[in-house]
Amino acid sequence: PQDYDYKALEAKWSAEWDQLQPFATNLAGDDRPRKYVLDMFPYPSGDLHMGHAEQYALGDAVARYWRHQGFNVLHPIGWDSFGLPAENAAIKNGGDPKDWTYENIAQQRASMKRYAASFDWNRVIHTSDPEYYRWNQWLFLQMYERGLAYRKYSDVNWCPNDQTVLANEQVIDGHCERCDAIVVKKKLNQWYFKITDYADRLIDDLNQLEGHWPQKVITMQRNWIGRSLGADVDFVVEGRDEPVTVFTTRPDTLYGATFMVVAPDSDLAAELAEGASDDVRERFAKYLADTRALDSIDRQSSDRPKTGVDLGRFAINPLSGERLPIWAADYVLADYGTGAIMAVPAHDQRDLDFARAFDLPVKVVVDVTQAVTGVIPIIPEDGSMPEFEDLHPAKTGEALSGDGRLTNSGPLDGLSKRSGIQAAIELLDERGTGRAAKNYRLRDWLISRQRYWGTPIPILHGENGKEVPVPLDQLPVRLPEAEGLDLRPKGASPLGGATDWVNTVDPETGEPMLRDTDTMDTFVDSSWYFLRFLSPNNELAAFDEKTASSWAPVDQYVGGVEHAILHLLYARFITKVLYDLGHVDFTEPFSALLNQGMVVMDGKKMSKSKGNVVSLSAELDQYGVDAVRLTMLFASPPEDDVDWADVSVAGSGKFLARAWRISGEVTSPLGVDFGEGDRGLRRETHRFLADVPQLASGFKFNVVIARLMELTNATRKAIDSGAGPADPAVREAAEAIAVVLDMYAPHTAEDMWQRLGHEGSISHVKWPTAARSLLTQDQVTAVVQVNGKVKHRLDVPPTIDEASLEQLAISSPKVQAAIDGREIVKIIVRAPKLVNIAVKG
Ligand code: ANZ
Repeated sequence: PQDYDYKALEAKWSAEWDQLQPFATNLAGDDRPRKYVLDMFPYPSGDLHMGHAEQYALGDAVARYWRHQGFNVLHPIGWDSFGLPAENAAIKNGGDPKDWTYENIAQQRASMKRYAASFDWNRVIHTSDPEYYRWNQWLFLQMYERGLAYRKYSDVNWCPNDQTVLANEQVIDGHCERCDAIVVKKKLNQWYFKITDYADRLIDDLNQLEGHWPQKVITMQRNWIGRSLGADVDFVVEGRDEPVTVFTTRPDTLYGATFMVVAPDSDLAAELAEGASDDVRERFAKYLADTRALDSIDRQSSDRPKTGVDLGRFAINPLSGERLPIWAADYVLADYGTGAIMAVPAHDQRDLDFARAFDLPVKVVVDVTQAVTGVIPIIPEDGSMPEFEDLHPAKTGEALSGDGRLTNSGPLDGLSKRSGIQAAIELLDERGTGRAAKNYRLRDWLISRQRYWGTPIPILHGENGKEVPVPLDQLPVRLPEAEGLDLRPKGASPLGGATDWVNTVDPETGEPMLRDTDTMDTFVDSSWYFLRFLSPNNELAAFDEKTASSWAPVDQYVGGVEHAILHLLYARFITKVLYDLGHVDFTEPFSALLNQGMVVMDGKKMSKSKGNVVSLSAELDQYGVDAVRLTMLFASPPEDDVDWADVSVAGSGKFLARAWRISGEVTSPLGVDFGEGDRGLRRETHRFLADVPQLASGFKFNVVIARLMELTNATRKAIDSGAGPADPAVREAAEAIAVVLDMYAPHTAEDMWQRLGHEGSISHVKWPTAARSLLTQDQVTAVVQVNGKVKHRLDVPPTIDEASLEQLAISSPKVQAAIDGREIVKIIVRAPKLVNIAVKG
């Protein structure tokens, strides 16, 4: 084409790539260093949207960056294609979830190709293919054999809308993560994976990820697993043979325990009430019914008035020998710790609220006015030391949770919190009435679902609870056809309706057996998929272990922060299981993680209900793929949200056209000696080449793009009013622009490369390295002011033009912080010394 025509470039280069397959990775063949760059794979719900476009622009920039650095890069893609939306669509519109799923996959696949993400299209996987889910079943059986998959009859989270159970991780503030319905409890016989066995390792190994994963995600995982260290303490209960054990994080405060509380819905509470008076039994029964009616959020909220029933029974404090009344109260949960606590109202706020409500004694055992090394005692504002009496919680209503010296605590007197905890545990140990203990918030992963579109659980059920695993050579257990099945949610799996499928025989004895009718949580599918890409067509194993050992773990994982707990926790767990089984030689699946921000409109999440959804395909039609991709990364650092109302896709397109035109104006021959070129432009090119790897490997792509624009402008100037198009420095600059631009605008970059006289794809061309001798250049300092105040100083070349300087200033995080989202009214640029930005307010 004569002028920049993105449609023509797209058509030309997508055909070329189909032919050349420059992104097909040969995992075995060469001795280049390796990088595994993985985008979280999509769920095939409709066509790609702006969020996908952001993610793939980012992941692809990373993959292309490493390719240009000389790495053999694996960058695969597939589909997480089991799950509820397909089934719900089939229920609503008729049809088969399978058809809906694979039609959407075809559409997304076409859009991804158009978007020119450099995926290896020879490694595509769909988790709903029997060739894939067969290995979910294999994984299940491996875990079953080792007691890591088990079935249990217990209270589970039930979504009354989706009519299926949910894992704890899928209940967000008491609501279903998918449909937002209020989750209720129901007793069911369900399959679990024993993730709690891995709780310590899942916490401890987070240390390996520090600095490589977003801190926020690490913290969320830590809190979700929720490890507490403390002690189990045995209390003798009058009239009961066995002592009652409580879990406490503060055994140092044992002398301050003035009553005991049990969860009303625990077996223990029922038993203690059983042995009490008729009157107590009656009140307890009523209270239990009230408790059951509460949802678990209300139950834990601290501002709800405290309620409870005195059970009329007594426990003996193992250290002080005091007699403590036993109450049942709903602020104690049945499924945490032992479901019973020692209440220390002076030092625990919930216990204090309860004690004040029911007039129970409050005994202070930590003197917080006495300094402990490193701890500053509470001192009132006037600086006077408070009287101990004035701080008494019974008076103030405030529990004293801080550190201090133990008092009223017999042998523990004078100790700090830390040494008190230690000493109390030793005392308990000696007397055989307690021991150090750990507790976790994490619960086992409930994996069975009462829905159709998922992996069948490969277990057969016979008489008297007999369970037989399906032999490995009979996998996959294929899903029965949807046709003829009633998929509507009814609380039991639709697979139960496939009678021919359900009725089978024990493969060994031939006796009649029934197939398990539940399907697996789709998070099982995604917990190991990154390994399947290494040998996607392997019929003998889930993945090739040798290849996994040289290519996995994933070097760079890219995806949304919404997976901070669910998917990432499960994948970490399953990786450790596979490690223990000897299938992989690493314990963490994703060595580095990058969370991209969202694409929003006017500061708001795009959603159909708000009517602010921008159609990706319309943007691609109007501005071209490269302009959209470039815009996604130019708008902000990748972790931040991109506000599509604030970007100029047309501006990106204009820049691309400017860069592309330069490649057609270069008249020096291929291979010309750059050493002969104009020194000023060469310096700019080499400074760019020196800075960009560091910026790109730190994902500062917005800055790289600003630098690309700067170099493009400098090259333009050199052609028009400087060295001229024949100068070798112009070719050098144009080639540098093309190679770096390939991370963001691959069609434009390929075409520039070709117009510059090169053959073959640009995608594997090594980035030129900066020559030291060209890096020493006078720099001047440009001052950036916001509303007249100096906010930043930039080192820039004296030849910088106004547009580049403005771009540099605006894209600096410091200046962005100073602008703080306010509207820019005017920008005055005096290159190379000054940028003055006037903002509203
Ligand atoms: C006495 C005590 C004194 C406590 C004190 C705290 C402060 P985390 O950190 O969440 O593990 N607890 C134990 N089991 C409970 C249950 N099933 N329901 C409600 N609360 C329970 O918290 C552990 C602390 O929470 C335990 O330590 C216990 O109260 C309470 F100054 O014991 B503590």
